[in-house]
Amino acid sequence: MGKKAIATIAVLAVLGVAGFFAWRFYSSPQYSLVQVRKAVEQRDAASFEKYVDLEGLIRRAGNQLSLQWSSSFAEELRGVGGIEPEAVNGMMAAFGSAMIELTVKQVRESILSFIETGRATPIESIPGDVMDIATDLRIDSMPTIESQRKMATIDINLLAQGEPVRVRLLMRNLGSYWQIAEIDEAGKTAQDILIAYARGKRKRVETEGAVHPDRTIALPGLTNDAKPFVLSYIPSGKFMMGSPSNETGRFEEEGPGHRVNITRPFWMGKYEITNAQFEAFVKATGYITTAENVGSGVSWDATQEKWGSVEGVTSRKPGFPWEPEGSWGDLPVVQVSWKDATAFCKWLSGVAGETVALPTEAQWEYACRAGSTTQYWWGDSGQSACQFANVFNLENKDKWAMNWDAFACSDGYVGLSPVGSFQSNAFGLHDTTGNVWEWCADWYDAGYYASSPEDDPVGPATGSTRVFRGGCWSGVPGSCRSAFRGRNAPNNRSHSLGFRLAAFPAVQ
Ligand SMILES: [Ca+2]
Ligand SMILES: [Ca+2]
Repeated sequence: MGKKAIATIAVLAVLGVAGFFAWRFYSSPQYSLVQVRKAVEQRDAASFEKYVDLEGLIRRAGNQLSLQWSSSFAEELRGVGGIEPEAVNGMMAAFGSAMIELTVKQVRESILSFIETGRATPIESIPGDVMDIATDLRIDSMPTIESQRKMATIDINLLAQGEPVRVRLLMRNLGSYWQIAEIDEAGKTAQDILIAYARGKRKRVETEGAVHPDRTIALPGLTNDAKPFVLSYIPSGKFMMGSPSNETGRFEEEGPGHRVNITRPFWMGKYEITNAQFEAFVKATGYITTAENVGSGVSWDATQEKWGSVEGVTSRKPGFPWEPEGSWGDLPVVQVSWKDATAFCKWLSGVAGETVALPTEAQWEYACRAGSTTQYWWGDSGQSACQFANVFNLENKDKWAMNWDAFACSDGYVGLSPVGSFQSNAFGLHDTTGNVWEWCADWYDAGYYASSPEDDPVGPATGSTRVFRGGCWSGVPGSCRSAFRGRNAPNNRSHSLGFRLAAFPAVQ
């Protein structure tokens, strides 16, 4: 058995709580099984909680699991000296309890949701990715233990995704068992591990990106002064897709948060597709867009003073209430339908000799998050948005005098911004959040996450609307979160909707 950290086992204890709960519950004779069963059959979560001390059961189950696992881990620490095996057991139970305290709310909500909907939902809202933490946490050096009669201090140097984190446990001897002196301290320790894990994961992503430098696919007819079509490498990996149930401003369709495995690396457009790039496609093929065919697009209707369908609007004349700043060619293309975007993909696949396509919704969120688990890829701060994205900010509010929520900062653009004007995420992608919404390949289904496969989900087989992602230059804070899902009919086109492409070389 390798040297695993105490916290590894504590994290595993958390993972096992839900499964263990079932056994524990049905073996508890003090509850009226008839009433409980009735509550479950009637999908009545409120009654279920009336008969069952759910939180108490979760905690007891977790404690018992911690004890079971701790006995095997105690073998490892026995040789270290300075502390009795019983003390190790007590310590494990206490630390496991602290971890459970952090997640008991999520476990409870998951069970109640199961009763209400009949569908299993994973435990979410755990910062970081618990399964990976359990797999990747390692002891960096032997723990140092200083034990006195009543108190003990244990320092453990861990590596979470290669990122060092020191865990200090203060133990108190209560006669027959040991307890962590400060339960809050244990909770903080667990958080420290999770933060170190997230930091290490981000570093790993950056390192992998460095050995696969950006590459360019030449577009026929694109002039040298225009932004080239550049692709950044996206390594394979796992992430939690959707938003946790406690995320501010979330929508039900973003849940349940669920684990997704992107099994193959791919390449993602570093920028949104620009006007100049789209024009190269139009010139080469004579393509006529949906907006040109139909003769209108969604934009600002100056006569009605509201957003709506405006005649004569196209990708060349998107129809803003003001002139967008910057060189037109490097602004992201808008007023393009899903059909226009996929026609562009078909042409470019032929040009490039590899599959170029809209990313799936899962690939898009994975690429946007780039290892982050926060509301936005740069963190949870809306006020920081203006360093990283062109959003609906204070300038927009002044300009429009509209009663929308604005990001409380100044990003310098009231309309579109040239692609790449803001900092990139850890994968090297610019403007995933903000500037323009980006079409994805998938059909939209509000309930899809509850049953989507873990490996490379591609969305439902049919639907009436297609997904788009990322918020835009007129995007309020809630719509710019990484988990937010937009959708529109495939022939819809608007002043704020563009796209970004992914590439899938045959051999990687
Ligand atoms: Ca802006
Ligand atoms: Ca965008």
